[in-house]
Amino acid sequence: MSSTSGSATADKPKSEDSSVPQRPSEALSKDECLELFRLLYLARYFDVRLIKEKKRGRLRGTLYSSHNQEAVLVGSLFGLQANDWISPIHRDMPAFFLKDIRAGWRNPERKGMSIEEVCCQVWGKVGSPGRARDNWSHIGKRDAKIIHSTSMLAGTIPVAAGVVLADKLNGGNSVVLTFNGEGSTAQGIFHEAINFAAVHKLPVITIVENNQWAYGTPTELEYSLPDFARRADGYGIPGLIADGQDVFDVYDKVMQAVEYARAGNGPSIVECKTFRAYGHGDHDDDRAVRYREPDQVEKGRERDPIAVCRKKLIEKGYLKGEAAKKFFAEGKNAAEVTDEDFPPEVVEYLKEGIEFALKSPVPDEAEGAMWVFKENA
Ligand SMILES: Cc1ncc(C[n+]2csc(CCOP(=O)(O)OP(=O)(O)O)c2C)c(N)n1
Ligand SMILES: [Mg+2]
Repeated sequence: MSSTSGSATADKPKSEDSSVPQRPSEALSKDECLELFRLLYLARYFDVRLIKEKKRGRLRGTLYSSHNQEAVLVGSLFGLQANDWISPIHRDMPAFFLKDIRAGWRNPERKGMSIEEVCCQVWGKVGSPGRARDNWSHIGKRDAKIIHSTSMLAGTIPVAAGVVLADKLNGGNSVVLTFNGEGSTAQGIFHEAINFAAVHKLPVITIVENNQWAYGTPTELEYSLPDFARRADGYGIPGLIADGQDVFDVYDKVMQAVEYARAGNGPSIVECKTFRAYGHGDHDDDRAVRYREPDQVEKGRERDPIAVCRKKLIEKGYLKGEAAKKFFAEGKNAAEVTDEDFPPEVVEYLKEGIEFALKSPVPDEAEGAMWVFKENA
């Protein structure tokens, strides 16, 4: 298990625990590697498609784009077991349908949300697990082991710690991945929760999506050190750094943390270095072009996770000839990209989800007070 103590490098993990494999991605089959690639497209298409829907006036609410950050979500979720928990936040919308997706994209038994459920949430329809009682990412699904998301930055970490403590007391061995922006690491509750998890050796893996911005605040005004993984030093736990543009590196670092936690060693922080492609939300796009220099944005987006994955698959010999030249979604904004830039099954999957949501009813007004007070009290 590598830690930030000493040198905080992503590419030279020092093994303190030889039972934890350092490069679990090397054991992935060709089909699994190609599936990772497809899932990057799926997460990207979800994002660009919703941006297009919003521009067409078919969607309300604020979009918190995960464009350019897909490898963080895909790579961290790919190795989880069905009974593990996740706790996403505002920028992690694809996480809801990516959880346990290896069990089959359309498998009704899988421990994740279907694309129909996620689209119903986005469109405020009755088929959402939360019956559209709140907007956008504010959903959860207990039987799928998805902790309800809230807007309170880092506020889900203590909840996640409690969830896996309960599992542990009940004899389970689930882990939980909590997703957080780097800005949220300055919250008091971030420290309280991770300190608690460290003291009690709870299997809480804190993913820090370091996209270089917290709303309009750049990282140098958020933290005095360059690596947010160093926060781990204060709790005496491992702090790993992943190249957030490389789905294989994210998978490797998160799986190290997962195996370490599952073996009873306790929590870790995994910082994934990435870059926020657009404004904080679509309401901020116009302002973001003023508070961020164009060349900084260009540099931040030059390593598109789809392109990085494509290159690796070509090097591995898994993508060859015409197949390697198909579907160039990388580097394109929502306005530039077309359906032809994506595998047809990805386009079809989203189409089904959106059409289902558009046809679904809004909740009945009689549901208004439901779940506000204890039912049948
Ligand atoms: C406790 C708390 N304080 C402030 C906010 C308002 N807020 C919402 S998102 C955000 C920025 C978050 O930045 P970061 O954690 O880096 O996540 P990112 O949006 O970059 O993914 C802020 C300040 C909030 N939701 N919760
Ligand atoms: Mg951020």
